[in-house]
Amino acid sequence: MASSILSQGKEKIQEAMSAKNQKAAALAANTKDVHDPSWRITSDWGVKQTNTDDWLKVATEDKTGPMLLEDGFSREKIHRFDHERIPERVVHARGAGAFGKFTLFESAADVTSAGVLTDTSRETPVFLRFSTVLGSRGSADTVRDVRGFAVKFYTEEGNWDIVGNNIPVFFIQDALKFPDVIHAGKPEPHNEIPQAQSAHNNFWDFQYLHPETTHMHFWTMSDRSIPRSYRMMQGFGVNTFTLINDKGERNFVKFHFTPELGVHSFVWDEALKIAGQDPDFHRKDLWAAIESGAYPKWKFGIQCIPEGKEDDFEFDILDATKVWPEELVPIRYIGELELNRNPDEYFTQTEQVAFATGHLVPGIGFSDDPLLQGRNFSYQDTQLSRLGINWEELPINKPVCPVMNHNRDGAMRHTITKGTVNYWPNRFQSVPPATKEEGGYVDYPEKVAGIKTRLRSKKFQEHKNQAELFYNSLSEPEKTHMMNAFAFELDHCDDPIVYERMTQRIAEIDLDLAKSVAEMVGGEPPKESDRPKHNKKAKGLSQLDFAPSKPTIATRMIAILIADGYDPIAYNGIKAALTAAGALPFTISPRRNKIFAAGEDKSTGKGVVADHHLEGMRSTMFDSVFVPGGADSVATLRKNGRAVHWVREAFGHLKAIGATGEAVQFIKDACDLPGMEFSTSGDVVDSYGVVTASQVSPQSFKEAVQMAKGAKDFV
Ligand code: HDE
Repeated sequence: MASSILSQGKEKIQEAMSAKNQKAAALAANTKDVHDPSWRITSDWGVKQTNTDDWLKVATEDKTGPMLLEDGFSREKIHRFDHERIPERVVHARGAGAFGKFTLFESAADVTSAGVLTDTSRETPVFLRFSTVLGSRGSADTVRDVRGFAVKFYTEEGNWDIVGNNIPVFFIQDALKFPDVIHAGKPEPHNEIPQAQSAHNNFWDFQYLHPETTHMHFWTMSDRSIPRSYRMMQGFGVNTFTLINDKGERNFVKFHFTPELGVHSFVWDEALKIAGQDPDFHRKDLWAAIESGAYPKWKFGIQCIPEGKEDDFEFDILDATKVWPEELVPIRYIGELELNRNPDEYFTQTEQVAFATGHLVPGIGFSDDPLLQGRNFSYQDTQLSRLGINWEELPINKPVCPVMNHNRDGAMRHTITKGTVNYWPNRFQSVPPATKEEGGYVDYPEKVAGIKTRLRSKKFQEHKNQAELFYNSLSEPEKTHMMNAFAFELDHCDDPIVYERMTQRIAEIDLDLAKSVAEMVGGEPPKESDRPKHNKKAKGLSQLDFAPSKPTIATRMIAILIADGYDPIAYNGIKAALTAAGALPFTISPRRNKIFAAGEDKSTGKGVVADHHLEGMRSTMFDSVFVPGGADSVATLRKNGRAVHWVREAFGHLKAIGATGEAVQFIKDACDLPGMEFSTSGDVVDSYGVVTASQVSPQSFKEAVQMAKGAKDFV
């Protein structure tokens, strides 16, 4: 990315670190800049070192002898290195994070007393970590998986964590099943295969044996589990929480984050290829967008059900395998979350950040959602093995408000607490609990009476209706993608009992889908489904429902393919037009070296240095491809198999393609599509998402800019 864009990003960072951002200020106290020229290497005990490259040894210029154990600096360096790794997260190990802010445009004081959701003058600092679930820390970004969407709000009243996902429901209803669902999805125990994939026997065996997973695996087989970017996916709190207002009234609540850029996905073939071509694709995409000042934004919404109305629904509102359809419970958008600063260091920030569903602030509470109740135990517990007992003292996890209590000691304690007592009550009345008026957390006085039992209530037993609701609500291309996803996954299962039973399960939701899957993967095709269909649809389930109000190509990566002899008017024009529209144009050519325009003298001309060559970056890395005319350039591209493949592959991935002049015929030949219309004049023709103009005109640039909004948005 151009350095001017990078420096523009740095200015924005300064802004983000303004006095209002308390978390940035607090972190600054713990931050050292490696580029400060006054630094000299010291040992960890602070002594400046004169030689940090040679272990102290018995040696002359002619002969090397034994190394000495007394060299404490060298031993310390190796010792520190040996212990650099900490256990990776047992799930969600692979992730990327960023800092930002949360602002409120409408107070929710009618339903909650939480300052973060009522005070519209506040700017609450946040850290958001995105992740995949199944893969190890070094696995690829673009695998088919749920994405984590974990937000830490550093509020004035303490930390509030929404540890959410990009899919609104979950596989299981009771936390006790979590180790099973994760064991079944992770690599199989005998050979640790496959990595970061749900396409294997154990995963699908578990899915069949647990009908409660049906709704969720319909979501994971949809395009939602192969997002184009972290910036283009929704976030959901998933579990049911509660909001309590000043009058002590309680609402059940679900949290939503809806991306400004709309919800977009890869096609599966793209995702598969990128996993090999650029395993860091999502991480880089997030980093680059923030560095360039294109800050990702999400609208924050709440769905509320007042206490007393919780039994008004066919489903149990505490069941995390169910959505609350928007037709029944509208979403009220009240705030905005923006990411505007990349971490300074991955390990101490993105890796050491630790979330816990139990982190709530006054005005927000739990519900009896049995998945949430279990999570409240698990997150606290897992941080202990990952980071140690004093994990909340780490700079990234520390609240911006004061922390004081009688907890003490433990490995790596940082806080030094003065005074003679460490218990409550004490004879000095030192550090008493707070009153409600002082901002203390008051538990909601929920009435609970019942029989102790290991039972799931009746409404928790229905598992198919919302899976059908989701499937019915998808567009035809989304349904086709889902069929292909099931077919891919079950093709990777070699135990017939696994794939045959699964197609029977799919038939309970949609018989035609099940028949198509069975035809692809084998086994007895289902003949009938004994479950009566409701045929209902709901809004907000298809990702097409989230198209941005104004179509935009901002931050989209657009490849411009050229070789020597390209048409400079078309090339410069499209580049300027794309940049003006906020897109990111990249020049791709057969070599990463100077490329000369038609008529440019190679010995005196400046040329254009390509950003990448055709072998280094493939069409999969870009949202759209543009090929300017120029007889020699196009002739060279025609003879280059990789260039022809580039264009064909981009077309196959349903990307918008643009061409002018001689390149129009090149695209026509490369894509080889009968019936496709092409421009033979200055007029712009858009056929099958290929935008062409054989003569360059201002109009063709305008259309070309439009093109990148792309056919993909509609498939
Ligand atoms: Fe998690 N989950 N989870 N989970 N989860 C963890 O906590 C767990 C669930 C989610 O970026 C772990 O710090 C249980 C639902 C995210 O650091 C662990 C259950 C949702 C992240 C854990 C669930 C999530 C985690 C592992 C079933 C969506 C990454 C490391 C009751 C709402 C957070 C860690 C990050 C991480 C337990 C189910 C989201 C072991 C027991 C549902 C985004 O504590």
